[in-house]
Amino acid sequence: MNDYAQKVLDGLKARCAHEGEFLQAAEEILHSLGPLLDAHPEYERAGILERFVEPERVIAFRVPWVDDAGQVQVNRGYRVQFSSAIGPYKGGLRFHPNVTLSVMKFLALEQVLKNSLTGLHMGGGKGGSDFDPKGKSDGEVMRFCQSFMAELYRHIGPDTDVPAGDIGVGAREIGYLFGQYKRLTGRFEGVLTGKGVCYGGSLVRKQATGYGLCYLLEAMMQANGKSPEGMRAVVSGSGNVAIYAAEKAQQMGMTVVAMSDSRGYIVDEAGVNLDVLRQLKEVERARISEYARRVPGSAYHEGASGIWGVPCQVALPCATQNELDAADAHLMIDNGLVAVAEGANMPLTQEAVALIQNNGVLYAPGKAANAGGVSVSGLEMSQNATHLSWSFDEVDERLRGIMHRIFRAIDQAAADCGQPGNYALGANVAGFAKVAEAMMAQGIV
Ligand code: NDP
Ligand code: 2IT
Repeated sequence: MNDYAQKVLDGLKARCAHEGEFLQAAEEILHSLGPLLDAHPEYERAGILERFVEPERVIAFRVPWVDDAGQVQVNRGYRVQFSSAIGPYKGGLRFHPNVTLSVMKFLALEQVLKNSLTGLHMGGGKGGSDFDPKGKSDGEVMRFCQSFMAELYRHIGPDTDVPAGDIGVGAREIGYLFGQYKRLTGRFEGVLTGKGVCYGGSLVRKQATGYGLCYLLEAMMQANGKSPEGMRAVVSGSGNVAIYAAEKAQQMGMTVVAMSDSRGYIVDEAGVNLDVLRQLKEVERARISEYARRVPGSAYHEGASGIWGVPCQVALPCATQNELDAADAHLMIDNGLVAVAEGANMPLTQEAVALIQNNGVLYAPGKAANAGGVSVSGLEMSQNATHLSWSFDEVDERLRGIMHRIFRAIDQAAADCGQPGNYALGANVAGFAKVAEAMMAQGIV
């Protein structure tokens, strides 16, 4: 590791010892930057790395709300405004019981580089709460969202910080959050993305992360003389990203044989029936175990991580961080794995990434592979700013173009650093280069 990067990492470990996810993400990035730092000694004099790993602002707040039984509940809310070097803060909101400041900071740091890779002018941020929407009534979710926004609204705006969805935050939650922002400020403006199409959302935003993931996979396989057509794929999760990754994978001629939720996974050798899955997940908010009761020939198994034992050539982890570890990776390599593209943020442990890369498996890191969601968020901001709405095909074409450009950028950066095919390194270097250049131009801020 480069001396300067090592010094900054040591300092971070001393100061953030309890922030495991954040340190994991920061260490992975800092490990990659050696060649770029060697070429730019002025970065150390300007304290670029020390500033790059420290969020510009961390907002933490109380979110009180009243449940259906009349009991007062209190959750913790966050917004980490990590970097505005290349544009207004941009990134999702996550509502999940395992949300901590460490999780928020890792997601926001990844977002800084991801947003840079899109080629659009967006800084990086992330927010959320330890609120669990599972099992809550619509009324409870609405009251929670209104209370969350009662604090958040003063920190966001179309030119300062534009949140969107992530785990546990979909169209329903964005609607409630937008309604409350509008009521508090009196302004109807593009302050959130992922909005309903009838009130300023963009076509393709719902599909964007999953479709974009497959577009990047396609580009990566083509560049390596392979094609996804005819391959067996496993997609973990069954939320927004997973459903539309599976849909595009099937359109590209892959057979998606397994999907999961946090409790277990289903196997359907005929290929997952997405009409049934969408009905269960998007309409009924049911568990994935229900799929096996409705689709003859399919089976449900308890335990989410068992999904990695289902033989496949393409793996698309689309659930959550650290969901695939070294033991899973060993099994998958033995079962003939060809490519992994990350729909989730940091779904592989560092040990799993190393194994995959060292065994000739193509690997596309999340900050490149799942950038389609925030890319179409950026396109939603453009449409809002110009009061226009583009057609489905127009947005989809732009998305495909962005994902192919991201692949070319990370491919080139990896080759320039003397490590062709190391797309994890390429993504870190290509994303960081633009942010560092902007920081140099703007002085010590
Ligand atoms: P959703 O809430 O729509 O779906 C999440 C899925 O992952 C569900 O199937 C959920 O199962 C499963 N899951 C969540 N937490 C865990 C856990 N701790 N263990 C096992 N499974 C879990 O979220 P998204 O699809 O939006 O997000 C999925 C991933 O993609 C996240 O890593 C997110 O950061 C990333 N991402 C999302 C983008 C977006 O635009 N939405 C853009 C880029 C990345 P269950 O229902 O049982 O909880
Ligand atoms: O992780 C991500 O990139 C997202 N959750 C989407 C962020 C966005 O602003 O659309």
